Amino acid sequence: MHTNHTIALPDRPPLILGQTALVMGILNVTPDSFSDGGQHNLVASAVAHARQMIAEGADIIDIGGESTRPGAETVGVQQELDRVMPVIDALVAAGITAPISIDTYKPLVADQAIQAGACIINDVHGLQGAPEMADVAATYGVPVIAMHWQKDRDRSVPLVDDMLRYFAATIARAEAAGISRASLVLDPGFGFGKTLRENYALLQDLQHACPEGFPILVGTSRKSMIGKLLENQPEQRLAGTIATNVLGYVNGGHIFRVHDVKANRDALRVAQATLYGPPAQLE
Ligand code: 9MG
Repeated sequence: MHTNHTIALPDRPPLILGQTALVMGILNVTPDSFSDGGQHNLVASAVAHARQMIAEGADIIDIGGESTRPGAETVGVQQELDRVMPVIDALVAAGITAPISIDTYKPLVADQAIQAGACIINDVHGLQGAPEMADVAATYGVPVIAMHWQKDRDRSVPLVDDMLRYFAATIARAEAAGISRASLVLDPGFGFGKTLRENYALLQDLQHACPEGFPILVGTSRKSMIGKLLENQPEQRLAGTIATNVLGYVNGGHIFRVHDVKANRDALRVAQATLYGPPAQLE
């Protein structure tokens, strides 16, 4: 049910993707996250939160300095750097060795973040924003999580067809820049330019919406596709998030981007035991 992939990371053990789901913990460094007690407190709180997520089983820490929530303001390169760089520096200084992904569509931010210690690019523009993004990934040999976000989608084209076409362009761009196919993770982009019905159809048909042979990241955590259904606020969406992640796992997903690491990790372990049997040492 799960395809196997080994994703090389610079100067670190590779990511092994297959039956065992990987959990990516979300570390947002935007003004509304963490304390409002100034820069030092913000960095300290971010490091503490990363430590907690790792203790709870996060395999990757995803750091972002610009919110992609609908209506959120975009920020300039310098402002984004000012938010994320002190946190990456502090994580490295604290000896945190979990792989760090940089959630950005700006090549300059990705470049600086990688030089400071990030080793994965999480690009919500799927390598189809700034052309230099693919070059940054190729230069440093880091993998890319390429998300589907087709802003002016032709709604007469079925979503799955649009996604396959979009990902074909992403893969072509990666290959032209010298990024190997084995360094790409594809992401359907739940909530990005999709209707409620499309989001759920996508979850059901996950593997057909992404070209074969690539690992898939699922990012539904606390999103409005859950909130619209359950009529609740983001902090109340854990049960809904777990349901989507378990279904995403059963339907072939490999990496799960979440706010609540422990609960999702536990649920994914139970899902794995159900599909593939419990770990041998527990028998
Ligand atoms: C930054 N960000 C917000 N939602 C996301 C999702 O679904 N996937 C990825 N890769 N990044 C996301």
